[in-house]
Amino acid sequence: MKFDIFETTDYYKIVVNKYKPVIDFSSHNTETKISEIPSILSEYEFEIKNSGDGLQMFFTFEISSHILGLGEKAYGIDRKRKKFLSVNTDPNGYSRNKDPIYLPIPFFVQIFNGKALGVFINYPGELKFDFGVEIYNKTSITSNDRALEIFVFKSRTVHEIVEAYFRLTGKPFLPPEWSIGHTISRYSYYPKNEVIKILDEYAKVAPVEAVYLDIHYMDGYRLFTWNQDIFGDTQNFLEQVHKRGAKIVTIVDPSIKSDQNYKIFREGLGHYIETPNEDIYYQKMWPGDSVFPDFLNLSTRNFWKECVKKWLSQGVDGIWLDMNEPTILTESHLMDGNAIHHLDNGEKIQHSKVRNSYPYYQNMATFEAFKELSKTPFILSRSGYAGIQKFAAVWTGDNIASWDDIKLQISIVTSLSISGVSVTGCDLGGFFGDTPPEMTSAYYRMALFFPIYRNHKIINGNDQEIFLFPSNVRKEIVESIDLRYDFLDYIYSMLYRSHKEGVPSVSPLAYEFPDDNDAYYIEDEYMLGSGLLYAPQIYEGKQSRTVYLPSGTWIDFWNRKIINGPIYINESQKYPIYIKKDSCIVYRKKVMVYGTGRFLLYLSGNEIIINSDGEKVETDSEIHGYSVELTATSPSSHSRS
Ligand code: NBV
Repeated sequence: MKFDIFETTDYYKIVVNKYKPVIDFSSHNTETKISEIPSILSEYEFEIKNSGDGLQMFFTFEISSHILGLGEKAYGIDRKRKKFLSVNTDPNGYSRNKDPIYLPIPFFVQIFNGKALGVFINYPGELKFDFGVEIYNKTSITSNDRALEIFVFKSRTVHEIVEAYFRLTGKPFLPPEWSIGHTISRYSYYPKNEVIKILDEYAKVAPVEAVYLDIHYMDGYRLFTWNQDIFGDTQNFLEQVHKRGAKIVTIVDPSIKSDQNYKIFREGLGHYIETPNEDIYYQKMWPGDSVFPDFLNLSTRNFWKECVKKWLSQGVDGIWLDMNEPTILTESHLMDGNAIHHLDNGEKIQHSKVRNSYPYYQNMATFEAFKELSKTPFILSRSGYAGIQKFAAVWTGDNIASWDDIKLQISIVTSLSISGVSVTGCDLGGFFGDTPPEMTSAYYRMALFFPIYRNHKIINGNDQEIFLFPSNVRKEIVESIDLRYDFLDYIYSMLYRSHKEGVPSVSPLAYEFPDDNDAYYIEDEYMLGSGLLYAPQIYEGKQSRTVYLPSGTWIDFWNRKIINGPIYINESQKYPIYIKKDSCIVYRKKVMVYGTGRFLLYLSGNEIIINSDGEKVETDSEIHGYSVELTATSPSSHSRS
């Protein structure tokens, strides 16, 4: 086997068998070809060999290793002693330990003995990851292809590796502020009067920043059309929604109805995925026989971009890209691996070798449509690949409502975030299944600091509009929403920081405390930024829980009590929130500095840097900055019963 090794200050890149990447993340970097094997590879006993028609790669795996990353996996945060498949897949609903699901990312960090190894396999076809299962002391990665590229990061700390990964694959886009408020969705809200009624009912109880329209708004599920019977006079509909202070996000699937009388189908001819015999590849989808734009091709992306631009120009505010793994309605949900894509250089390539890059390029084209209209992009995508963070927010797809799912979503969302995808959330209430009101309330509580906060439910599930809930539960959910809004500036600031500096937004405790073995077991707490730890009350029928605070000084947000970690405590507060010493948060429009440091915030449309004494705000703003002396008694406490 032949491979070439290149290096930059951030990484070594091993190009196997002259692989030409389908997504070329490193073309802008100045790389030097090297001839010796880097010491980090020898240290981890890196080995690569042919295996069947593909390759197998090995790294040492020590018993006390931990593995973080791999994107969206319906597992706990630590991937050790597990096997995973990296193929974008619609699992048709999932609960814990279902693999694969929509958005695997072939990037992981292996932590052992205070050191870390970061690996990213840039190959968008199928990959198998095995962390010490088949071979007890090896991490192994298998492909079905002999050509691919492997990035091994030079850094030895988890933070530095993840930041180098962000530099390579791209910093996250900055979503519009409305998109991180409380938003609502249903498969499907219609007709238009009903949507307006729902917004009016919500207005009596809680804010709604956007309503998502699912597939029924379309005319026979034809993309970029409205069903005139139920959404006629769309301009008037959009105006009415906007008058109520809400935005409209419409679902857009990749499947185009195969119908000679449908303009978009005709205009797209020449841009569709083909069969090996050069016929158009088609499958049954919502609209019946459907064809699929070949997003890997630039001229197709331009065609799509024009469709999206026209659509957005009516006054639609955001695009929700569903089914873009891509999924088809057969049992496996997988497109035929022999289907053919046409790359820009004229090369034909089989779907199985590029599958995972499909949503990446669809999102890229959709994102550019917003940009060309000078509209702030907002895309919510179900699938993606490494680098998807540059274009879209991601939600975790069709979760099945359960108490365990509430906990599982913490691992999924935070793992996505440390794999680059920092604007994420899950269906509040759970997509499949009937969700009792108090369980819906627990979803709202759990996701309090998730970047996306959207209520969504399948067609035949229960209604979970909160104005319909019994008054006691309704009150509880409204309280969660209010509290989220109290922290919204902080949440947005952390997304800004992620966008500006290329760092995760939310994260598991193990990301912030990688050398703390206990942290890898904590899957019911998470952090937003490096300064706020949240331990939601998510256990059925329980009002208290155990909270783990890793090493360091913590301040109980509600009563300003100082707690020194590492420690396990019993907590009966409704919203257990702890601030790490020397960090800064924003609460009810007030900047609160705990200790000292330099903090990057984004408030009322301005970047603000709080300097090291915690008192001075560098730019002019309405915000009152003040520091809290850790030793002094609290100036005031923020009570919430
Ligand atoms: O468009 C319908 C649904 C959508 O509501 C959901 O959020 C997606 O994840 N969609 C999947 C297709 C069919 C689901 C059974």
